[in-house]
Amino acid sequence: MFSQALFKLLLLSLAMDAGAVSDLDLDKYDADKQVKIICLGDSAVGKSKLMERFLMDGYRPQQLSTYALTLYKYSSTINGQTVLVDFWDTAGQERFRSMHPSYYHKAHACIMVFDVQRKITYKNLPIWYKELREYRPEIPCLVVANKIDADTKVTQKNFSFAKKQGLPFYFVSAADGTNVVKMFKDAVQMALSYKRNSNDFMDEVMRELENFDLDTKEESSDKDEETQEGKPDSA
Ligand SMILES: Nc1nc2c(ncn2[C@@H]2O[C@H](COP(=O)(O)OP(=O)(O)OP(=O)(O)O)[C@@H](O)[C@H]2O)c(=O)[nH]1
Ligand SMILES: [Mg+2]
Repeated sequence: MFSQALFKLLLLSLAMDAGAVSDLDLDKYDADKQVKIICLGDSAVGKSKLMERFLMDGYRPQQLSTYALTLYKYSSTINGQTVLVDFWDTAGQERFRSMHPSYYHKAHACIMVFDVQRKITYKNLPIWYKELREYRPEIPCLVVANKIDADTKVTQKNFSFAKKQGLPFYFVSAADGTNVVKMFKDAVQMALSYKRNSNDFMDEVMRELENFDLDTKEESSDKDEETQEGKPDSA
């Protein structure tokens, strides 16, 4: 798990990189038209490439893992009003299997990504989902099957995790752009509608829970159950 000190260090490095400490001020997400969308999933599933594809309409196929934490900024005009979105992206998560609570804090939606070419990344979804729900029990969560360009037949397969949890599901490709804009735009809409209807009390409770010692939380027991369900090609 990220230690508190390590996370602070990562935040500091981000602040120095970005040259803007205010980027890390979580209070800004209380403003009406400012939303935070987090990205979860194992390393190399394509989280950063999806952001690149959506925000820059570009894709460079090199193997760079995200350094620490990256905020991608996006603004859009919806019904005549400007909405500011911060997409939070982090890296190499399976090494930690757990994110610091600050990553989840005040998030309004989550994009959970797996790689259709690596079965293990699908099998790990319940672990990510369990942790997400510990911190953000009600935010919208989109399940995203990435890299369908590598084998389009994969879209015939049944990835039942999303259906079972009642979550929206998208087949996408950061490489050729399939469904990427739709998925991100849906995520922004869902984040906004959650924000309009969210219960401040729940946020308050979550804030308090963050002060507890999180090292004692249980390991996921969902893993075996999901093993039978994913039928993507083996890595
Ligand atoms: N074929 C194919 N490859 C992809 C696609 N998206 C990402 N990749 C490749 O997958 C690798 C990992 O992509 P990243 O976006 O860096 O993955 P990530 O989830 O951000 O990884 P971390 O930053 O380590 O957590 C890169 O080599 C990409 O080129 C896709 O849609 N199709
Ligand atoms: Mg990355």
